[in-house]
Amino acid sequence: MSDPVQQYLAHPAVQEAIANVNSGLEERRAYRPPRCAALAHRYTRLTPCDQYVFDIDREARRLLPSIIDRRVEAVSGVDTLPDEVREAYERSRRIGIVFSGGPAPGGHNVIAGLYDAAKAANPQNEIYGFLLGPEGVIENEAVRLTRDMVDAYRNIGGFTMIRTGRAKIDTARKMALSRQTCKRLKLDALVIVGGDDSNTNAAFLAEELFADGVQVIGVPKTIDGDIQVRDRNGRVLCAMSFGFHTAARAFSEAVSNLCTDASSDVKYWHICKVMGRVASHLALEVALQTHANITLIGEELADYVDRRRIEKAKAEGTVDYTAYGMTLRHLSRVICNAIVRRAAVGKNYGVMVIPEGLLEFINEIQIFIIKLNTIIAEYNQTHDTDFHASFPLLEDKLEYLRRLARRSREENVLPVWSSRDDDLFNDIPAFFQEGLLTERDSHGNFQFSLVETDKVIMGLVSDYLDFLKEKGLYKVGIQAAYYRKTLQQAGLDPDRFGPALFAEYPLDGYLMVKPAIISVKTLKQELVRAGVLGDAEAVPAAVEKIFQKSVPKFKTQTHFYGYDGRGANPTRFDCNYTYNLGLTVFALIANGATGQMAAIRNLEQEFEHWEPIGVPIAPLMRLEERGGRLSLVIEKSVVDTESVAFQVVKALREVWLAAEPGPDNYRVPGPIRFDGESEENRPITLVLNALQSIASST
Ligand code: FBP
Repeated sequence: MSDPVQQYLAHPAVQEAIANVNSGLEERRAYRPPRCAALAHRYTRLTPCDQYVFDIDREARRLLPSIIDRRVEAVSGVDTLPDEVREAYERSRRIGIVFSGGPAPGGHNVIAGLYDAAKAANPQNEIYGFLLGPEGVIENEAVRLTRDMVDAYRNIGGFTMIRTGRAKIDTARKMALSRQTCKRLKLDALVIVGGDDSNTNAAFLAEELFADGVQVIGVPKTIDGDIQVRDRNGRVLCAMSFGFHTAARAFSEAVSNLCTDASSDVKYWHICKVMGRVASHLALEVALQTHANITLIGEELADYVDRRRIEKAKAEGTVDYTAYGMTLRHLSRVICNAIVRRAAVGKNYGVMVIPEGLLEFINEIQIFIIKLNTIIAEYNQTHDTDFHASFPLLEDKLEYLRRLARRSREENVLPVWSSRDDDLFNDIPAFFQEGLLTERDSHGNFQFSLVETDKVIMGLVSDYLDFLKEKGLYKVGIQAAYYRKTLQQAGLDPDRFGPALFAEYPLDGYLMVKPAIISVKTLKQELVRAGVLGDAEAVPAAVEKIFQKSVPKFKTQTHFYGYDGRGANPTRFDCNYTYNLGLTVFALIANGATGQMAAIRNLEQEFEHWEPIGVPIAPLMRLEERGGRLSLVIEKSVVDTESVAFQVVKALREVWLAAEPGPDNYRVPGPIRFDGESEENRPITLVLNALQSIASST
């Protein structure tokens, strides 16, 4: 081999250094998660827990009669079983498993747990992995999983082993095909690892396959953390879906690194959008993990009530619906206020966290959508022509809206589109106006997912900061000591120029250049007016330098954290959680359950308190408007603004904003540490919210 590159490539040291299988991977694969006490025995039993009660939806009872009366089942471990029961438990089974929706760290361990439990019960048991998500079930694309395959992915992130997809088994045809697949593969059970929609599908499949004797079990997956289950009395059955902890930790590490960078180079505001299409759980956890300077929580904005507007409307004998929920304009003012206050103490930098789904919580946007839908529908009906064809350009559409607002003013009628609507709408960046005015999806819905949330908000923020800058209200504070040193070094008397230059002139802390001084010209005027500079004199260079340092540049860097965290290797918490979920799935199947979701009770507590359970899916279902029609679904769980976790973030908002002299209050969670004692053992949100359940149970 004469080619030196080939020689390097063949060298054992090179091969070892760049091998796909490195020691970190080997360590992960070798890890064996501990088992919950109930799952450490040879067999398991189920015991109904009657203390959990649900409000059952009438439609759920009608559509899911075979599984609606299922109860919460506690899994317990036993070492022996009566012969007949043991035979049923150990009979050979064929079980299919499918991932559905976005990846979530820990999925492979669900498979590993199921595989280990199934093989321990009977080595003849077979597990089939459906490929590429529910499409694999519909099209009967599956592989029989072997121990080697399972071992290769133990404790490893992603859904790489069998992959995933977003298809839904939500029509009679797809149901029939799925049923056919189960028959062809002679499946005894089908396991659906997915979010709220997929677990909803699991319930319908459980009903559909009930007569065939095919059991269907769901597993709560989603990094968004919006599957959390409580019973009617608020008792927690599933505190968090799997994958949330890992994604939140991965995002937090990145955000925390930006906090370090921002406070080192002191010139950027880092705008971090984090995944969470509907709920802000991830943003909340990132706030707790990092203490970023600003974290927006969508659910809080939706709860906001503008009392002043309500009173004003009441006095005028009207109702102001826009007073409920925060407007985009108001939100941008709140953000600007925080930025301006930090700048005043010399911190013209920071880190802000925005949940991906924030806009869905802005009531004003929801109202715009409803109003514009009405306006467009009315126009189409009255003119028997298409609104979008009549007004192809944004400017034409805006002009039409302006006409409506004018008419409502002149004719004094209760308007669909008022001057205030027009005013608020004009605040919105053009690309978002365009988005709100474009054609809807096939269900008539506005597609939030297509909008760049951070761009919409930061567009407003940057416009208003420009306005504040022109008014001289957004300035960088100058450290008093630095000011003195700079002038003294230039042979000038700081006390002579100080009162002319600054709004207040204390001896220490931060000095704010007077609002009237917004350019070198106004600087000179102010110095002349104060009598510290002659008309013909030039502004001393040191004074101008101080002024220039007070002029803020609002420079941002935007980041999106989502896919990266979704693909991270699971934390030890998620490894243990998912492995035990897999074991629980088998316990439910072996004991004849169907229409249940595997869950771990007391997840918010230390591992030794974890208890595997089966949660009946059908009683969790509600009628909700989805895609323009009422559907029976599992309710998504959003951030509870009464929860301890949220209240802590709210209470510490000022501390983390750190708009005062002195260091920032960032927290450094560090990278996900798989081994070692220093890695936290559950999300901070859960630790804090566990205090709530302790408080309410005492
Ligand atoms: P699931 O609910 O399927 O787990 O997916 C959630 C999520 O990770 C969201 O946070 C994100 O908005 C979305 O998936 C992204 O979807 P896509 O993979 O289609 O881009």
